[in-house]
Amino acid sequence: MTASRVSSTIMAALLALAMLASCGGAPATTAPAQPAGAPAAAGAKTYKDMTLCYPQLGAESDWRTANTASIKETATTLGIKQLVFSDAQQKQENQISAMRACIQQGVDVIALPPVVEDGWDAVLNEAKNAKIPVIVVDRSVSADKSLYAAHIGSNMSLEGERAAAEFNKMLPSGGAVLELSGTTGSGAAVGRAKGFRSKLNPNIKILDSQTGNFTRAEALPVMQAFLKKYKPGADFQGIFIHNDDMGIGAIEASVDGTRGGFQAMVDGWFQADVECNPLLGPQVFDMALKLVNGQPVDAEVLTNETVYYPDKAKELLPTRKY
Ligand code: GYE
Repeated sequence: MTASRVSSTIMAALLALAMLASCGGAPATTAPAQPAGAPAAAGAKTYKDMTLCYPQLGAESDWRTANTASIKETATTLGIKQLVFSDAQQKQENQISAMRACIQQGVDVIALPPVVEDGWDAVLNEAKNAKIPVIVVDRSVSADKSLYAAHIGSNMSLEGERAAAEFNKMLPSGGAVLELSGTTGSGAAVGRAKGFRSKLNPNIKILDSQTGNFTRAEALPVMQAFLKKYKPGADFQGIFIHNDDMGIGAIEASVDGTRGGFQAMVDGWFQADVECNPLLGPQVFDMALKLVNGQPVDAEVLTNETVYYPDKAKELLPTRKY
């Protein structure tokens, strides 16, 4: 079955009750601690002295593409000495190898967007022993907080709660929904699933939950299998999809608030999109410079988030940055 066949099947049966959640918020507009070219305090390091390592987890979604662009553009704008960027292709072992290479090189700061939550203790300890501060970016880690300097990212659990609130509104007399979740063991999928379950009305049942690994390609067969097993409308009345890309690959409930997600709302596929902001570059570099200079930073920096609906999608689409 082709993507469009899947889409039209769903469209016909489900559109009225389709539901979507996206993760997001206002753009990360925090001003850099020190603008590029500004005179530094005597002895203090400037952006021009700073080497930052960003072992990106992959290129699985439009969210990730925008996050990579934000990091690269901010590095260029601020004129940092070197950005050591790599793409781990959604494999934790690749991220760990990239971090070890950065430790070996002696970078000033590592900013890590972890693909999954568990399994970071050893390499975080190695960075700590080498006196290289680590900022955990985007998704969270389960490691002890003493092993890293801070976390900058979204409140994934709140995003799941917001998605649940949308379903509660759309299915006031109850019903059944499917869940197409993100990468298994990732902070984004774990948090969204947890928040969703904590706020979904008891009269709405989660009929089934499968992962699509946050990609369009992997979401499609999962959706096809769902449709073989369950009848849209009769067996289920909505789908909570953990990001826009999987939603575009399959259907109407998603997380991110990307341009693709907005277009899907305009076209009538998504009923709501819970935003999740990837433009974290300015906050990451601001914090990195503070750490390099031994200044205090907040241990947890959460991005503002909101929910978007189809009625505003057309108006907002032209100005969407990601
Ligand atoms: O929602 C998804 C991406 O970790 C917030 O990862 C991020 C998620 C985002 O693949 O599109």
